[in-house]
Amino acid sequence: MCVECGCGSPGDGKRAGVALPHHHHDEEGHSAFHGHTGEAGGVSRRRVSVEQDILAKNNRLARENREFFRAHGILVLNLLSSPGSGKTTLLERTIGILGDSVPLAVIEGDQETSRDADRIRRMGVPAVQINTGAGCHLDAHQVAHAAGELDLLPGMILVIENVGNLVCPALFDLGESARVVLFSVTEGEDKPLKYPRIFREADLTLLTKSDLLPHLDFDCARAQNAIRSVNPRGEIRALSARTGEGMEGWLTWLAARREEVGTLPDFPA
Ligand SMILES: Nc1nc2c(ncn2[C@@H]2O[C@H](COP(=O)(O)OP(=O)(O)O)[C@@H](O)[C@H]2O)c(=O)[nH]1
Ligand SMILES: [Mg+2]
Ligand SMILES: [Zn+2]
Ligand SMILES: [Zn+2]
Repeated sequence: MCVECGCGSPGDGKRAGVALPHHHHDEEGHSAFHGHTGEAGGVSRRRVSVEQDILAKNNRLARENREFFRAHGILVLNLLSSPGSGKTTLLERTIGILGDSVPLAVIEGDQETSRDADRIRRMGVPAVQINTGAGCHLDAHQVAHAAGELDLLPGMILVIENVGNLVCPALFDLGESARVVLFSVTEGEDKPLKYPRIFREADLTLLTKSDLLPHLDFDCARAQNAIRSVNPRGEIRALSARTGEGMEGWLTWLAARREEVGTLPDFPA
């Protein structure tokens, strides 16, 4: 059960889309990414809340993901927003600009369909679609399996487009290097005040669809103040993936995060 909205946990629900292999008994491949030692055992018998159990397990798997990504020099971004704020469009535009200069891979999360993964693959970038079915967010376990399906290389940027939702994805660490929250100018300046959790933990908040500002009464200064009031630390940038305005600011941020990944060890044979 989802801690926030009471929906079915993605791990428990049916997965309608790509069949992520889940071979707990199979040491090859799977265990290279994360182990499952003891996780099915006595936990459910203990009198802990289901919610705490879900989050604790997720945090453990997220730590394993993060260690793996860090050890292999892979920058991992968790893209979060409400549905339709422009996550996939931003990725398409970013891929269009970067071309082959930076190796990218994408994990797409949606309740149903492989439309977003198809959009990314059409741009020539490998993408794995996770369908969460009844679930409303991605979790670290799903990401571990999806990442196992991609040919990840040192120096790569792995972008995880989370399920569109301003509430539940905020609670689930995926093992990402950084969180990017998209906040489109059609959503109203007060969303950071109404959904503080997701904005609080953003390393970068992108005000998207800035090309629409002339048609709206959206006040950028008020929006920025709202973001600042819940998150004094994160960066804020505005852009339009439609016109390309502000894309350089996003790409500069991205390049700086990639630098931070540091020296890249060889992949173990
Ligand atoms: N005007 C405008 N529309 C945009 C922009 N970015 C995305 N859109 C539109 O917003 C809608 C949702 O975009 P999408 O990338 O699918 O959002 P996602 O659900 O967050 O992945 C689509 O109709 C896009 O064409 C933008 O910068 N400007
Ligand atoms: Mg999308
Ligand atoms: Zn939920
Ligand atoms: Zn597993």
